[in-house]
Amino acid sequence: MVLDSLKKGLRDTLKRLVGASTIDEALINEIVKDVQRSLLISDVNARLVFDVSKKIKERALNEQPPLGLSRKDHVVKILYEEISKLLGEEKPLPFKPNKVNKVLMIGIQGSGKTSATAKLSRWLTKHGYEVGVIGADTFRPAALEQLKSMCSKINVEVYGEDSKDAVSIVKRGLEYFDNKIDVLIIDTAGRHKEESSLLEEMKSIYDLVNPELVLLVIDGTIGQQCYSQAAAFHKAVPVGGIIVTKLDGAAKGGGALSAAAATGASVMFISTGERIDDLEQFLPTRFVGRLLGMGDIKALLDMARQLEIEADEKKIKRITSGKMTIDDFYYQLEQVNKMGSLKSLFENIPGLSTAVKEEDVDVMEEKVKRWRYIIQSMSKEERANPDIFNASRIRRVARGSGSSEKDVKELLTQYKRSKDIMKSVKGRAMHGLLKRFGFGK
Ligand SMILES: Nc1nc2c(ncn2[C@@H]2O[C@H](COP(=O)(O)OP(=O)(O)OP(=O)(O)O)[C@@H](O)[C@H]2O)c(=O)[nH]1
Ligand SMILES: [Mg+2]
Repeated sequence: MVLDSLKKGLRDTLKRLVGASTIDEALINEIVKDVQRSLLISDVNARLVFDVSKKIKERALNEQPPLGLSRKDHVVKILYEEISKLLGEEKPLPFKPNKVNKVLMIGIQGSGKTSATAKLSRWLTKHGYEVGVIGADTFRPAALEQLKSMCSKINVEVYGEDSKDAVSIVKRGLEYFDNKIDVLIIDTAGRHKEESSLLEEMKSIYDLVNPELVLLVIDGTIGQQCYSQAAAFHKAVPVGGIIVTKLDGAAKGGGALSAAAATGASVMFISTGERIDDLEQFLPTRFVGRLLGMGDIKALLDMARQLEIEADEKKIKRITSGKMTIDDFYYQLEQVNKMGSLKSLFENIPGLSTAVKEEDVDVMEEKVKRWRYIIQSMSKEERANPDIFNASRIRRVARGSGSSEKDVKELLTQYKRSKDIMKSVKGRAMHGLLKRFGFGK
């Protein structure tokens, strides 16, 4: 498959992870180094490698796995998520029903536009679309024959003319297919990104067609240079998606895919061979799932999701029954944070908007921010059992979080108050409120 070396590297990393007896910082460091090496070998840009490995490390060291998910599985999940992100966001095809959706294929000479046009026609036909093609390459000798011969094998009609005026060909092609099909793909002439007359032609075609999707075709064997190529084209016309070709046996595939993704335009398809069926839709999460060995990963992710939901439920129950820990208190702060600012929260609760002064809310937001640092400086034991706090612990936490002892004491008081409130009738009303906001369903 594509990116065999990356696959092998990542699977070795997984094996090492699964085989380890404990997950500690030393192991995480080794794992991160392994991943770095694998990514660099497949030509991923050093800067991107640095960023992604930093992220993996931070999350692996700091994130608490949901209750019931092992630390190990949690690290696997982090690897999966971060490497998927490195390869870009998933973007659906922008096609709408009951109209001719136009796709403009662009790219430099020999990148694989014409083959990709035929392959994409095939892919779309298989997915239920009625497809037509316009051959607008008036530069390459026999370009039209090449296109027609590929498309005739898959019963896709090609409109073309034996003329030199690409813009007029496209104009008549649009009229020809008017209302007859779902997707119209326009193959254009290959060009060097510097050739201004050809860039002009591309722009004229773009203005005439006003396409739903501009697909940039890039030869994947150039690796991370994909970035500057994509950026150059994007300056001329807005690139909506990228097709990376020639990934069969391209050792630099990782570089090509991550560089293309780094431009912000999603890699929508990859081409992995010369046959008409060698085009696949590119979905980063599924792709990485396959690299890592999908079956196991999917089961693991499902489990993680389920455990997260259960953990939330348990937390809410603990909070409302008055057995709240500082972790739970922190969780509440985080939930409030997720809902947006405290201000908007108060504005949304009837009666509160007039009862709470705006300055007070600002002060409160500041306080909550500080509390986060304070809680992060507490030990696990202190968070679970805050009764053990004494003067020296308070001093340590204050110093560790860069706040005053008074702040720490205030937080502890607030925590106790919150715990008491939750125990009372009001707490039960709060439970209802949390539910209304979608928590602890
Ligand atoms: N191995 C491999 N070869 C490919 C792939 N895609 C395209 N090719 C080959 O690359 C060459 C160029 O492909 P074309 O589709 O003609 O490229 P183009 O961008 O239309 O070229 P111009 O029209 O001259 O700009 C052909 O020999 C294709 O068979 C691929 O995914 N894998
Ligand atoms: Mg061509």
